[in-house]
Amino acid sequence: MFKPKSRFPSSHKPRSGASATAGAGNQKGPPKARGLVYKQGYISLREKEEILKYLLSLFPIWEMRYSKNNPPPENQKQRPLLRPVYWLGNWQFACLNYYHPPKGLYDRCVTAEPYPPILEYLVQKIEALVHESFEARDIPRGWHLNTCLINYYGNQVTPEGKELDCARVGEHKDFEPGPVASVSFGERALFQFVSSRGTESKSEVVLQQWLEDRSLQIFGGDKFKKHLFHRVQRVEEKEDLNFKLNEIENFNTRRINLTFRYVPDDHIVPFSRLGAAAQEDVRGYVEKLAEKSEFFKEQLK
Ligand SMILES: O=C(O)CCC(=O)C(=O)O
Repeated sequence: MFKPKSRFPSSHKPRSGASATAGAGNQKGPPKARGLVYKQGYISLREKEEILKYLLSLFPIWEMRYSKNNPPPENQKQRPLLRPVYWLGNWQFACLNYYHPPKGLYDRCVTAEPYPPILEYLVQKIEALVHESFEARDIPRGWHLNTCLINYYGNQVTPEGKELDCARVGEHKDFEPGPVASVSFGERALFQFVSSRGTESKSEVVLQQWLEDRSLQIFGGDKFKKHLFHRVQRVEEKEDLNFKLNEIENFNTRRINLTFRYVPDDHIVPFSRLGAAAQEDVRGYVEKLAEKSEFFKEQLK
């Protein structure tokens, strides 16, 4: 059993003014990462086993990108996401357009289930690593990894039995402030940072990294977080992996990725405090989640 310590070890408490001051030059200790950390085998076999066991208790859902009150723009069509997902801490429903400061702060992040002890433990270790290895100016005041998106990557199986590989993510930025930490399980994924000129075909790969089973990647700072986009170009299919997913049929999952992010607590609200339009758009999802989750059942009361 992995026991998290109290939320902030004293040396890693969010300090007032921490984001504004010291750069690499006036900090003690080893040189700070320039916004990117990759650690192979960061998650132990035992930790992986416990995390996968926990994941088996979840019932991921397959969301649509748009909704009644957030219809597709003219050049887009309603579509399902490429994969099932589950969120912890807060749920950013795709049809509410995700958290997107400075304008998209409200009616985007819905209180979700807390981390289980194994993830709480892991997140504390990762937060400490971020404070050790990133420049203070790249860690916003109050930053802590209170949000986790679990992405399931794999092949859709058509009624005719044909497999369609949809294990990829198009180029985008994660707009939550501060470093984002990503933990991978299963087949290797080709993760690329790209400089975008607006269309995928013209994007230039600036740096790429194969994300391996049990690895940790953390990216932050101006270059990797603010300027460059990132994408998952493909996921290998070398082993005969198929993670079991509750109630998701016709999908073979060969990679699971957890990305941990920070959303300021003021911008996370329970379902009952969402605006009327947002509530209307996501009620169906919350009801579906509530069929299997006591937490979401409570949210509907
Ligand atoms: O699966 C990954 O490695 C990255 C996922 C990602 O880019 C995201 O969730 O924003």
